Amino acid sequence: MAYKIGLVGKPSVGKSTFFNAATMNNVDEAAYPFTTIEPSVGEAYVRVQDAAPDFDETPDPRVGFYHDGTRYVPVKLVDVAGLVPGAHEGKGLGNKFLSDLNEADVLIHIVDFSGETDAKGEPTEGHNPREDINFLENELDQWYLGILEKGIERFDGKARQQDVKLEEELAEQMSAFKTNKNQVKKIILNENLELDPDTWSDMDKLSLARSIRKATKPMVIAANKLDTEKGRENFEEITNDSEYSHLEIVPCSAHAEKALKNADEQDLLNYWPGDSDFEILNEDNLSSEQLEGLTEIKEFLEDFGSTGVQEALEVAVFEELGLKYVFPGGADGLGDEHGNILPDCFLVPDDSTVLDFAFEIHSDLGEGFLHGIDCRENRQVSGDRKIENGDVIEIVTTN
Ligand SMILES: Nc1nc2c(ncn2[C@@H]2O[C@H](COP(=O)(O)OP(=O)(O)O)[C@@H](O)[C@H]2O)c(=O)[nH]1
Ligand SMILES: [Mg+2]
Repeated sequence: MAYKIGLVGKPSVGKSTFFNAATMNNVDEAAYPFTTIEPSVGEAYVRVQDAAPDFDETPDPRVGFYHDGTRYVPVKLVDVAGLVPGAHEGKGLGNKFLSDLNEADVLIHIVDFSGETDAKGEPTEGHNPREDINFLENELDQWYLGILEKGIERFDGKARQQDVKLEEELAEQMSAFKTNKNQVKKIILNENLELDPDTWSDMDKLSLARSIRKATKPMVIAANKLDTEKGRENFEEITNDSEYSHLEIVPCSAHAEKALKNADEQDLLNYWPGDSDFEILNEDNLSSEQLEGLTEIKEFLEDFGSTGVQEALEVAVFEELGLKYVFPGGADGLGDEHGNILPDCFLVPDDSTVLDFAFEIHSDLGEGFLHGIDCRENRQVSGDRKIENGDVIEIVTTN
């Protein structure tokens, strides 16, 4: 299963630029609203440490690619269109927007920290990016609240029947958010609420909706356009404000990433996505304007460690979603039937076991599961052993 990262944000914040940089597809980019009418889906990558070098091998990835010890593992990236005020009420492309959001496992909220776009995505100056952060959170919370309230109605309608459990009714109503009754119950109790919605105030409901949203729709903020002076000022201010400490905020210049990838594609320089540096191949091939631009990008990389595009993807996948990475391997050698070395790398949920991993590869492997072999240790492991990052596991089955 390929994980899906949704890029959200108001118009003109740099979603398409980020999307193009991360996928190197060519989607329209422009500084006017609603360029992206349909969400574009592309392939981006997250970096993991490849296991093959630990076995003195070079891998042959079936998907993604490998460079210098690093495996680039594919994830799906969706440029989600249609964030407008009132989307949760179906305004604008509201319903389409929400169904695209539903399909995303994790969100990257692209925020224009330069303050040069207003709430509608029109050019302005001095717009406070806090408004955009708050706006999206509120929009999502209102959407969740609406569905929570439907769940409460559903419960009230059935409450006189026997054996109707509140958490079951709410989880059923909110099933599109990939939640379940245990999670819903836990969140309700964590909020110090009784399992009786008659005792809940409007504030309680909103707060509950917010908690369910946070638990089921993890989010990273990409603080974009930090190549501007105002962007940096806003970044300093907001990341030092405890009101925003619940958020992961990644400093970002989608522009810089796009420029580096373009230049790399034209063989003007060598750049590997996410790196803290790049190597100019021949200065004579560059105009003075290009050189000046690259000097600025170099300074950006020195200040922030990277352009932030890869970083945002990886924080989303590994910190917010908490995924682990694991390679299917063979105890007698890492090649598949064609001699390809470690062709696959899987991203699996945080608490996955070796048996879960077997099912993830193929249901046949799960159903016929006998035991696993930890190929690093050359040792048999049972189905309930938890997957650790970088594991190389062979699945041994009855057939
Ligand atoms: N300074 C700066 N401008 C950016 C950056 N990313 C995007 N932009 C510009 O912001 C405008 C809107 O970008 P676009 O990707 O079309 O935004 P979208 O409407 O959110 O998809 C364009 O003029 C981009 O060149 C960035 O990192 N820094
Ligand atoms: Mg766009």
